[in-house]
Amino acid sequence: MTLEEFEMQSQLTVARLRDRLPEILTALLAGSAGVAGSYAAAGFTPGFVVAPIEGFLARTMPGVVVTFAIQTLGSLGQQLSLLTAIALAVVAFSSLVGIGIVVGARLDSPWVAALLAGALPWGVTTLLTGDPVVALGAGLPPTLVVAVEGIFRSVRGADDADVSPGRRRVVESAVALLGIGGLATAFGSRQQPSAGQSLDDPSTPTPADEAGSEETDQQPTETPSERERLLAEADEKSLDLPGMDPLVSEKFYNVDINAVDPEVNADEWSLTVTGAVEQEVTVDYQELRSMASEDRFNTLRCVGEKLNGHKMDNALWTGVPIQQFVDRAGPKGSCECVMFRAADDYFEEFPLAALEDGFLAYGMNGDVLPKGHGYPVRALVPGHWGEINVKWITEIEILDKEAEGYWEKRGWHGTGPVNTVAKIHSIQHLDDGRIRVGGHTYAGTRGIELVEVSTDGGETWAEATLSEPLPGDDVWRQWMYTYDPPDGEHEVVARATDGTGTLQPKEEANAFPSGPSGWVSTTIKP
Ligand SMILES: Nc1nc2c(c(=O)[nH]1)N[C@H]1C(S)=C(S)[C@@H](COP(=O)(O)O)O[C@H]1N2
Ligand SMILES: [Mo]
Repeated sequence: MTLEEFEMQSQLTVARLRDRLPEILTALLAGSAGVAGSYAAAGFTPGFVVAPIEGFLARTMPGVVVTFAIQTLGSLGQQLSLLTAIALAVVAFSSLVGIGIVVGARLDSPWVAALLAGALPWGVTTLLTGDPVVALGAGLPPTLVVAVEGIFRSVRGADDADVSPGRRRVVESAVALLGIGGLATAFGSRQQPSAGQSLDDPSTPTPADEAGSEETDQQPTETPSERERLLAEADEKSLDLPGMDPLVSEKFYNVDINAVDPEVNADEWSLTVTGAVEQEVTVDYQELRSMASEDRFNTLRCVGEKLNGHKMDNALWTGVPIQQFVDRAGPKGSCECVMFRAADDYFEEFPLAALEDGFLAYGMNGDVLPKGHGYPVRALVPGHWGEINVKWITEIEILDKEAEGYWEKRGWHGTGPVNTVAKIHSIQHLDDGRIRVGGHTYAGTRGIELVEVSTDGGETWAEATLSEPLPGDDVWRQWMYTYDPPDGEHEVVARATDGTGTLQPKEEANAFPSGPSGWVSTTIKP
């Protein structure tokens, strides 16, 4: 093709598109209305047509791309994949509506056009989400848009032909889109799950009285006041440092493979020990909640976070030890390893021995476990990176030979014990001219023995003050250090020694693949 031919071709295409502008705008408007309607009907749940698309994107994205996003964009990476999924859904819906419009025009029936414009997105949404009723939210708005558009056209009739379709249509469509978007947002966010109810609230899914069940080790469930006492203890022991969380995090971080949390009904939930076992063992929510419960402080840290990042948090969890279910099943696998599986198709493999102190949590800080943290039940594996603390857990598979987990398939090594870290999150210029620095420090089940601080870039070191330890084997602490600053700019460095007496390694490493390491340092200006 010569350049001239190419130019003519593209001018022709542009002209054709311009002729088709009304239809294209209608299709775009109706397609967007379908996506918006789906959100209005489902909220940010798996019933929203964007959810399975985003899930597919996240799952099929090459490991290097995911790692790049995690390391350079942080949680922004997930927002990007969500936006991409929304855009894909709009394009797909608009194309389906377009098919409806074309077929309708061929048959010279605006009603066929309107019907198909809704039926196709509805069908696709039903296929993707499996819920034909909620999918009506995706089908009705496009039908409405195309029908209304058809009525308008027949009413305006022939004289509409003189009116240039261009600018006015674009403005009309934009206004309509804004209206639809606003309505959908209002409706959809109404569907947002409410924050975790109190564990002691009688209206929460509570354990039925399992009197007469064969389990006899039913001590009375711990009183709410014990939980309150522990939370108060954490409050008291917290160092009051501006700019950072107390010992129980105010906002617990979130890391998920999907932008949309799976929806698991507590009444239908169960956990089964499967694989190389003498017999499968299943426990349901009622049984779990009727067992003697424990309250445990447990800190989580994501292997993918930055060295001085904010994906490390602590909470008081309520639940039951996990090992009893494995014991009941009688594991007989030859690799001494286990795979956790979850309702969002997440899976992680690690050594069976790590389960010994493992925990199944259904409560968090005195509330029912929030949806984003694994409602109804998540696993906690003390001392290990966050990734094997599987949320929405449904299966414990005892393996016969080693296998790779979700993140290990993407090159990470996050199934082992956490690295030791002392972060610097608080820098305070006191009225008396001194400076106070502080942060959290964590070494998993090794515990923290000591935090040292240097205010001269690592030449000399002094011991920091540590917060009083909280009960538990896997709990972070806070440190702080107050000093007379030298003249001018200086470098503050923090380093921890764990409970085995091992100094945190100085050598710096990125999060990928085995978690960040190195000493946190920061430059402080007078
Ligand atoms: N089912 C499931 N469990 C999961 C994840 C997930 O995506 N799906 N993410 C893991 C990762 S990488 C981390 S760091 C922790 C984070 O737990 P949080 O979101 O409660 O902070 O959950 C882990 N458990
Ligand atoms: Mo993680």
